[in-house]
Amino acid sequence: MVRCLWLGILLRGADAYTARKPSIAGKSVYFLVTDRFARSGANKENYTYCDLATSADPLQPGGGAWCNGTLQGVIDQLDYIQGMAFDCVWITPVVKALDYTGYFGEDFFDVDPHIGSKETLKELSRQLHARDMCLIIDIVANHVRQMTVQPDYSPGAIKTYIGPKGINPFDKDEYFHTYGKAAGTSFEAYVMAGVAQASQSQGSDAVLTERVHEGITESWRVEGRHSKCSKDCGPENMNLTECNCFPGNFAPDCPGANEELQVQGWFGQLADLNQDHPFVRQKLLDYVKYLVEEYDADAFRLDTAIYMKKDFLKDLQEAAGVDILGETTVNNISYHASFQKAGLSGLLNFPAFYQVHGSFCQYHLGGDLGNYHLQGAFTPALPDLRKLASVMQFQNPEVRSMERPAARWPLFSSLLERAVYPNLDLLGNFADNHDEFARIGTLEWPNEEFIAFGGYYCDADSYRIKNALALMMFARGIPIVYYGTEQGLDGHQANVLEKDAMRKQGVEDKGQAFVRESLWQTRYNTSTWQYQYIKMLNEKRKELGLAKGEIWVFINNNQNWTGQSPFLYCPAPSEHEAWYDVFSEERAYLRKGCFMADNAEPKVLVRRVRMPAVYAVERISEQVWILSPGAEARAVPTRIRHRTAGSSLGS
Ligand SMILES: *[C@@H]1O[C@H](CO)[C@@H](O)[C@H](O)[C@H]1NC(C)=O
Ligand SMILES: *[C@@H]1O[C@H](CO)[C@@H](O)[C@H](O)[C@H]1NC(C)=O
Ligand SMILES: *[C@@H]1O[C@H](CO)[C@@H](O)[C@H](O)[C@H]1NC(C)=O
Ligand SMILES: *[C@@H]1O[C@H](CO)[C@@H](O)[C@H](O)[C@H]1NC(C)=O
Ligand SMILES: *[C@@H]1O[C@H](CO)[C@@H](O)[C@H](O)[C@H]1NC(C)=O
Ligand SMILES: *[C@@H]1O[C@H](CO)[C@@H](O)[C@H](O)[C@H]1NC(C)=O
Ligand SMILES: [Ca+2]
Repeated sequence: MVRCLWLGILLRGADAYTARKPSIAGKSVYFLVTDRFARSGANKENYTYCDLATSADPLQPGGGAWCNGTLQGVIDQLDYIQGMAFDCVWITPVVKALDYTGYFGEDFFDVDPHIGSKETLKELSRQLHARDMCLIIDIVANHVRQMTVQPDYSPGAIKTYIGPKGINPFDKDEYFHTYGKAAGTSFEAYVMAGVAQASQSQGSDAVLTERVHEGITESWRVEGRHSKCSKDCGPENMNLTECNCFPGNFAPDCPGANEELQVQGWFGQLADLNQDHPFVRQKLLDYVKYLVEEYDADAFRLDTAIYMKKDFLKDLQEAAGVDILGETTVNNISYHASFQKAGLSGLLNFPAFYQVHGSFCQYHLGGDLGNYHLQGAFTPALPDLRKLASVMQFQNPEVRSMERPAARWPLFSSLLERAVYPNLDLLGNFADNHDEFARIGTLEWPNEEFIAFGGYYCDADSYRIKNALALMMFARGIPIVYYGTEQGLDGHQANVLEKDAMRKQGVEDKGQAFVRESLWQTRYNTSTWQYQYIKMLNEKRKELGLAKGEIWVFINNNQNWTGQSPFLYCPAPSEHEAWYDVFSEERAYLRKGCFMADNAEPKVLVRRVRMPAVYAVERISEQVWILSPGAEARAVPTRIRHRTAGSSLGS
């Protein structure tokens, strides 16, 4: 069933973590992959599309998959970014690295020559600050580059050991975790035999799968939603919002979860740093201080944050003295919040993100009740906003939805007890990113075989995309827009069926590189509807400010709605006060506890204290009269259709 969600949000100033710099709480962020965003110098005029994927041996020529985007390219396009009214730019790691992403670090205290020099990075920082914008640098403290290379990704490929030699400053075996290494085995032998994997630390899905098969966990399908078993897993359970085991889900739901392995296991061959080693710990703390002092960084995005111990995260946060947004890829909201409680000032909001695509479109991230490894799974059910609403309500009791006009939490009485997160203004909200399955604008795979999936992706549907973007922008926290959204880039990773077809057709599966496309082929066109819409959202959000009281955001997930019929949302703000549609500047039509919108675009309502003179009366008849401030009342030839709350609204 297609549902609506609306948020009564009180945006307020944050209790920011501010040691050395102003907090980025509530700022809006443009996130880009430096190598893919903009070229400069001799390559500047080369507008040919590029989405190279890193090869198994990045040391081979071309193996690091560099597409030639640079920091100078970012500097050259600051007008383009600022033109959308963003406050901050988040760039991928700048360290000298083995591949274009920067996540395979080799020299922490250098800038990779592919993207520029220390001087260019300083210049980027200076130019951002001159524009009153801020710089967020992506950092990795969990691991360094791989310890082996191999000719390809086939299981039988011969590995060559390269070891830690040459890594600055982590060039010794003793700096790395060696979980499960037998006494007397050398580091090299441990590595070559296949190291313990962080991915194996998750508990088993077997228990949840069994419950799903028995039909007792899918709360949305169970009649009488408060039946005993309906909240075992799924978005109704704040500690297990997916019926899949993620890190942070433990027994009895996810037996076998192993937090020690989570911290000590490696990502493939990326060598996992032991932050309990005094040298490693000190150098990592020095590293964040260095980035703030040397490059005037305003904040950090911390990669793979859940794979490090919390006492280290706390020390890192203190050493940095600027906000850190931790990449916390979990679905358990209590567990998610525990990283902010433990010391990281900010977190990327993964529990909410995992619900975005299933709420606006028809594919699910994180799990399809059984297989996370497919990355994106399609669901035959229509998109359902209740999933996202539920997660957001657990996170922020101020959020209201059609299902629950008032927040839940009957068990708690004081606001303090309800606060799962110490600071909601430092949750980074996003609809897509460089790692996960698909961009929000993803189109159908252009292949006859997949026509059957029509409509599961967001399919460049401007209504669904606008609604998702408006929600990210106006939800409490830091909105983060992934580069390319403004140009309608539509990359997605191949799902399991597509992988099959690609194999048959001999097409290269580029994995995550599919969502890390170059942007230059678009020529940075500022006339696209996406660019203009994001600009408008950022501007309105700024105009409203963070401390101006209640705003109502009305969101729906109707597909490709072009009809002109009005759209009824109940409940709505009080009709005894003057409420305005922020985007149109027109007076909102409120009646009998409902708000009637004139189309399916997202709507944001604010109360105006000083209203323009009321010289027209809203009148219910066959026509609706809407008052524009300072203008003549104008007739909108629409019919009011009274519908009960909770009914299916179209599609
Ligand atoms: C232009 O870019 C394309 C795609 O990245 C690349 O294949 C080509 O080699 C580049 N041309 C030059 C002259 O660098
Ligand atoms: C990157 O730039 C170099 C030097 O201009 C060029 O040889 C190479 O083909 C470019 N690579 C791509 C992928 O465009
Ligand atoms: C979720 O976990 C927290 C922290 O352990 C606990 O206090 C809370 O009761 C749990 N909530 C539910 C619904 O299980
Ligand atoms: C979720 O996290 C909380 C806090 O870490 C923990 O107590 C709880 O057991 C977790 N929930 C599940 C289902 O494992
Ligand atoms: C509706 O969807 C189609 C593709 O499915 C797309 O081409 C079209 O632009 C969409 N229309 C709107 C208004 O978003
Ligand atoms: C820029 O985008 C607009 C709107 O999509 C389009 O009409 C125009 O042709 C584009 N300009 C260029 C140079 O591609
Ligand atoms: Ca680790």
